Amino acid sequence: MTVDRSSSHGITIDCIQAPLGRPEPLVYPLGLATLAGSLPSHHAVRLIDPNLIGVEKTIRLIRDNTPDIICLSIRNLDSQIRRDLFYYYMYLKTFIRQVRSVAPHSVIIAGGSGFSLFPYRIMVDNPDVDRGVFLEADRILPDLIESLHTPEAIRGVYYRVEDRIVYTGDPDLPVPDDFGRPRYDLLDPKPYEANGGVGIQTKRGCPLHCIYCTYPHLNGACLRMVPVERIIDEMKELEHRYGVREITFVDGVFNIPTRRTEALLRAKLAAGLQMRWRAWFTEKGFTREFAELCRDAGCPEFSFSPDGFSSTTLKALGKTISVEDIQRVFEIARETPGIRVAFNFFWNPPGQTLKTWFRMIRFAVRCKLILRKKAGGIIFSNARIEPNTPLHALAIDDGVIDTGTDLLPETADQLKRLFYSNRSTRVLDVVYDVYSCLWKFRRFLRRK
Ligand code: B12
Repeated sequence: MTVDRSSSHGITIDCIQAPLGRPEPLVYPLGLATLAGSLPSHHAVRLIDPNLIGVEKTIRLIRDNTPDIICLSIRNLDSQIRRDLFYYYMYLKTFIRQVRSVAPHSVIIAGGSGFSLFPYRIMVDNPDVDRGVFLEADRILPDLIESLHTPEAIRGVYYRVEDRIVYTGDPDLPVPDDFGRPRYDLLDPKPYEANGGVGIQTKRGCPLHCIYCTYPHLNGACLRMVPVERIIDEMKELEHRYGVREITFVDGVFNIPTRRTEALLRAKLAAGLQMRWRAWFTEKGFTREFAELCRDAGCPEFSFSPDGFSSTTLKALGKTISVEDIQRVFEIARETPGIRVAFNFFWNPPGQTLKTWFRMIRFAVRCKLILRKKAGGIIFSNARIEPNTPLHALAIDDGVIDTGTDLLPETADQLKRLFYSNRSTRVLDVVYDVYSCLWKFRRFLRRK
């Protein structure tokens, strides 16, 4: 590791999104674009996405113009979908070695939500990574770049002392004024437009307590809201300068708090922005008036994640909604023109019985039969057991995994065992395997 300049003026920084290892719908590297916006303007920053241009070209770009610092954003580790399981992390390890081989003297700094789920472990597995940053790095990264060789004073940093890994301690989360403003000029967002691949963040943090979810760990429970004017400016920039007509709001839950979400949508309408958008919603407080406002402001489909369909399951999952809330959303979709809804459920969650499973399936069938085109995907999945979630402890108590089970295992086969499945209704796992086969067959037919 070099970059031994007496001052950090004018250093070159390559911000690289981790490649996934297989083709997937493109997602704009919003984390890196945001961080680039918090770096001082005298640095020469490039933003490179191997998922767009390919790994080979990425490696060539790094080799031809070796940067002083490489910021690697580790966003995803695995697909978290049992029926379509893919272990990105295995490819990432190889990619890191490739990067190091063409940039032997660059300082490699890793971060991102995937990294922050297993920071120490990723540092151990990847000796080529010189520094790691835990959680949101808008304030930490500029400080770290200024003090690369004295990271001990900056909280949230992993670094190496000989063969030891040292952690400087948990950082405070940044406030909205600290959030970088995405540098779309570094990477054209237009190629990412399909399927809402360009993201906009309107707030960070999630006050809900769904037991499987990593968001409270990654972004805290307290909502930190970006001012509405600033969000509108970002949308204007995307629409007017880059011609982006479709975005996704990347907030954990978009319609909390409802009043502020309404204010944002009214501001979008007032600004005359045409872009369509998607987001994740909670059923709680979701009314017909709100749905109409969203529709009029450009939302073609509402995604919900009720996860369970009985009061016992919802309670066991830590949800704040009731079955009536889910049914109300269904009724709103039925009665309101132009409203399309999609639901995610867990196939075999805690608290479920065969009887409540049948009710959930009946609800899904009713959605398809009654809502018809107004029903988007009704998806069934299983919760991936992640660290720092209450589900992890529950999965141990229920005997799904044991205390020693590695949550970032060596192989994809071991990864398969990291999905929660209710032991008392294990027969459903067999049915799920049939459902997975049908799902794969349908996908195969569609691709032909
Ligand atoms: C919105 C979202 C989506 C949207 C994205 C829409 C869009 N147009 O952007 C959709 C639905 C498409 C999506 C898809 C997927 N997602 Co997603 N997604 C999220 C979510 C909720 C927010 C991501 C985001 O944009 N945040 C806003 C930006 C500004 O924050 P950020 O990227 O975290 O960056 C900050 C820090 O992480 C850090 N940082 C980031 N990079 C770097 C780099 C360095 C060097 C440093 C120092 C710091 C740093 O600083 C940044 C600024 O503070 C996160 C959960 C979360 N809270 O992070 C999950 C999350 C990232 N997704 C996840 C997954 C699994 C997926 C999918 C694989 C799911 C699937 N099977 O399809 C795909 C992968 C898509 C892809 N090609 O990358 C997981 C990843 C964890 C894991 N186990 O792998 C997460 C963490 C959620 C979870 N379930 O735990 N996702």
